[in-house]
Amino acid sequence: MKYVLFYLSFLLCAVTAKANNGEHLWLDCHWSANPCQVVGPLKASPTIGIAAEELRQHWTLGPQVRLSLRSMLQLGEGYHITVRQIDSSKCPQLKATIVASSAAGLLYGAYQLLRLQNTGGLDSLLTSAPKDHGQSLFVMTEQPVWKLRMLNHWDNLDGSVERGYAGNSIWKWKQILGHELTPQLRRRLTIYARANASIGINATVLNNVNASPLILTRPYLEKVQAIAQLLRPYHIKVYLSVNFGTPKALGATSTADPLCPDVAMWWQRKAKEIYALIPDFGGFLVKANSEGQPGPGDYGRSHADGANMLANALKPFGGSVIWRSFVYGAHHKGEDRVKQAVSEFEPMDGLMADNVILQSKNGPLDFQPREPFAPIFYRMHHTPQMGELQITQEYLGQSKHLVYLAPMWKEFLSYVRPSMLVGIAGVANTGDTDNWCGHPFSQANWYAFGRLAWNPQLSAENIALEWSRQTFKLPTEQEQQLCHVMLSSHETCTDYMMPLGLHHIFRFDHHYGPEPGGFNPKYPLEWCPTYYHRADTLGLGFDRTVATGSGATAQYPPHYAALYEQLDSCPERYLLWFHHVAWTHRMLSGRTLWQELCHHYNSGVAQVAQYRSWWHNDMHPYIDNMRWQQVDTLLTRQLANAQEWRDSCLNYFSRFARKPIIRPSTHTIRQ
Ligand code: GCV
Repeated sequence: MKYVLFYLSFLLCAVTAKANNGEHLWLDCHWSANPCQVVGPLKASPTIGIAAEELRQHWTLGPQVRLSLRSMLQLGEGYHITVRQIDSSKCPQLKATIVASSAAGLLYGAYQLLRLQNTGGLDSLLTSAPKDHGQSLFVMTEQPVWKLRMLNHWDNLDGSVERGYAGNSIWKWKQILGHELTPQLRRRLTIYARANASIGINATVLNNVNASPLILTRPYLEKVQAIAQLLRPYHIKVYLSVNFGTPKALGATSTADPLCPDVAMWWQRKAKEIYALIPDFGGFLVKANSEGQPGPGDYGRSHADGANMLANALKPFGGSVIWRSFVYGAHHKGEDRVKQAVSEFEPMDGLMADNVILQSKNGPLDFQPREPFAPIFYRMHHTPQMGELQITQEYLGQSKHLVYLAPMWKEFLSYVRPSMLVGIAGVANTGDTDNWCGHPFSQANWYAFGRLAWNPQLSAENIALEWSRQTFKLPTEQEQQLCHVMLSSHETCTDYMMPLGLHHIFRFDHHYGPEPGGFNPKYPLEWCPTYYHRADTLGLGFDRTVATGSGATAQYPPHYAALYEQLDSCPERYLLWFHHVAWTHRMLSGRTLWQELCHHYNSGVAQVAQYRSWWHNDMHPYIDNMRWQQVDTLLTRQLANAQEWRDSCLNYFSRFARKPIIRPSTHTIRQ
């Protein structure tokens, strides 16, 4: 009975596979006509039961898979896989063994084995000359690099999703039925859980960091309990974002001052209530004193005071507080926004409780198409840290543009070593739309986030290949073209939106289209595009040097500080981030800055035009009609948007450069 709904979801998957609305993501159904035999401690836990069921239904390369639990091996959440060739006489078959020291390890090992099968990773064993019977042919051992591999959902209790572009909240907050979830919701959330488990995600924050105090009231906590029960067998822990002012907002206390004993007591009682419902609850994610959210600063207290008070409430139950460093405009008004996280938090290094983790966005500003890494990762030596990436493409064309984000994340990970972090969070791009993510290719970003969270050494190329193999199953030539498009798409987007280190020149609020001239005295300066690009008749860009600018370069470790400080050594991709550059400055290409800017914008548009014509003219025979049509329509829109970006930015900047816009030529595609 326990797995009835699980089977039901497989059944539905089988029935709907033909239409392929993308609901089953990269786990599209590979059904085995003869379910294989899975042996091992299958009844030891529901998690192992799921691993076994996945293999039974989807492993097609041999008659048997063995699961083995050996706690002595100390593999944590990892696994050891061995695949042997058997039956060397006729067509070779494979016999696989997965050994782990935890149920989670067996689950992850099962998904890895299926991934190997579905991406052709074991094909050579099936085609190679038969080896001696029983010889071990394929062996791999893996453990995740980070303990915490987490999604952050910015889902509101009214059902909307902040910066969500794929429909409403997947949690259906309005359907509160005590501890029950509707069958339809169970079905959808089972697909969600399965998808996350397949890529190693082991934690999820259910609600927006701009949190409603109501999330901590009983009816919502009971719903959270029901969700946690559904996710638990998939080894996914539930966390909640909390509003720092909750006890006051709910009328339980007259203040939310973290040093007030009544307030601390309220949080301790609340923690006890939560853990009674959800014994493995992960903890709280907190956005405090940021963009209008309440926080300890409202009472003259520090972030450390606030975080420690919450940490103290969670400590007896093993929970953590994840405190965000995304704060600006509160205590350091007037300071360059990109410097404020370090200014605010560095003095608190070492003052936070040991169950507090500081979570920072990859760049020092706000998920721009390209940012240099956030220096805070190098500045906190006594505070555990997590990185925050954004899967939902708030500033990268949302769910309308094909932009594969793994290359951007790899750029960040090339500066911030995995050992500097205890985990990584991704702001989810999921919604209640059929295919979860809106754009069929946006699914690749969810997939890539999970794979990199498991192993940040994986290459963007391999992840793209894995995803496309599991999602589309194309002939080699088309697969290569598709991967090429994915891998070049981030640079392309940067080219047509904000090349050479430009940033935040988006339309106010919705962050979709361009508004380089955006300025409104009613808004904080840090929300206005003109604050960031600083175009004038001399040049373009934000001077962040120590010598003449805001001094943000000094927050970087010496090697990078020196590199970024000098115009000549600053990588061109970050040039206008760190320097105000003369329009006549000679770039590496030999072009002037103005010519180079035109070149990048033209190149970005030309690339999208190529993507669109390739998809439109060549790909129809290889993709099911529904997804082909969807992508075709979206690429047409992306091309129009890219042209709009180019035209509006170049028109605007040409007024300062006082140079004619260089029109596209046939040579503008980036080499
Ligand atoms: C959840 C940016 C976004 C906001 C978001 C904020 C944050 O400012 O535009 O929607 O709020 O980042 O990360 O807290």
